[in-house]
Amino acid sequence: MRNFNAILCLILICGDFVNSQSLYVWQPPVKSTFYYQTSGILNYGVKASIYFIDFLRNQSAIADLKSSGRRVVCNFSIGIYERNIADSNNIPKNLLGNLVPGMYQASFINIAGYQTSGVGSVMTARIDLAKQLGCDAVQFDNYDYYQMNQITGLLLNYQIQLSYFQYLAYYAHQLGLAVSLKNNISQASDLFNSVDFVFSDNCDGNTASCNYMDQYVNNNKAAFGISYRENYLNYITDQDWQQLCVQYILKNYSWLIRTKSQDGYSLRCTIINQQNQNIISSSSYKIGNSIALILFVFTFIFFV
Ligand SMILES: *[C@@H]1O[C@H](CO)[C@@H](O)[C@H](O)[C@H]1NC(C)=O
Ligand SMILES: *[C@@H]1O[C@H](CO)[C@@H](O)[C@H](O)[C@H]1NC(C)=O
Ligand SMILES: *[C@@H]1O[C@H](CO)[C@@H](O)[C@H](O)[C@H]1NC(C)=O
Ligand SMILES: CC(=O)N[C@H]1CO[C@H](CO)[C@@H](O)[C@@H]1O
Repeated sequence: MRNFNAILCLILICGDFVNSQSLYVWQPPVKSTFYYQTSGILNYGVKASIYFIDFLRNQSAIADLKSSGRRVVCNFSIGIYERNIADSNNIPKNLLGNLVPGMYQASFINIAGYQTSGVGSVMTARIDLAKQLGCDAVQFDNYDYYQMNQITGLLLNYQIQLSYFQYLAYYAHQLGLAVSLKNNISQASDLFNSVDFVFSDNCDGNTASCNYMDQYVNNNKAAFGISYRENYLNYITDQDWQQLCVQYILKNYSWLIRTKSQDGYSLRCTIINQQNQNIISSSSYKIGNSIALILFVFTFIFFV
């Protein structure tokens, strides 16, 4: 009987092992090409292997992007209530803090006690939907407010925010979805094992402020970023922008330069490897055209 129990135990452990090993979570390769658009009419014409989109506001886009062989990262808010999203009413009103400055009719959500208050289940339902619609990864946005209690009107702290993120990341991984860390430099180190890649759109003219991404890239976790043209008022010529691109390319980050409004001029920083040479190419196009309009292709070769 003891032997039988031991065997049964082994089978159970093995079962668990096989179960967790069989879970495939996509991981974007370092230096992947990507495109990021979360408002306006989605431009399907960009030659990029990964699209970051606002999945709650355009659910039909996911299947279209997947059918053209793209991977889709589904970005959505986990820390603010947005009135114009279908499931917003499931967020208990007594958990809302102050209005979010600069956003239309959005409020901060009290995430403390997320496991029992109802917030956690709204967000896990969003992750379920992301899975069902075919997203490859989720990117949690608008939640890094633990140092802003004066503004939010809430009592949050580092540990609450960290635990909330880890809970949702674990949930997503259980469904086989990859998880992106957007910004939140102060927790980037503690969240290293909870995420599969990183994204930043607030290096804000200071390349060094995104150095925390090196830890990720050095461990084969891709780093993506956007520099907004509005933050570089003294950059005028194409060469100026290309120099900015080169800084990120040399760090093996995937980078995009564009306007905040998402409808202006963009510059994509990409690397194409050919034989032993690195060819750096930057193509610009207008967001909003159904076909990417290649205005120019700038290419130069450098020797490592
Ligand atoms: C939403 O997705 C559909 C289907 O892919 C697309 O035709 C449409 O342009 C998108 N709408 C917006 C506002 O991006
Ligand atoms: C991600 O989605 C949220 C919610 O719609 C939006 O507020 C945010 O601006 C998006 N992120 C980016 C970088 O576009
Ligand atoms: C970038 O990647 C290449 C290999 O693809 C590697 O040789 C190089 O050291 C990397 N650069 C940095 C800064 O990590
Ligand atoms: C330090 C840092 O990068 N904080 C950012 C975390 O993400 C929020 C959005 O969710 C940004 O507003 C913060 O600037």
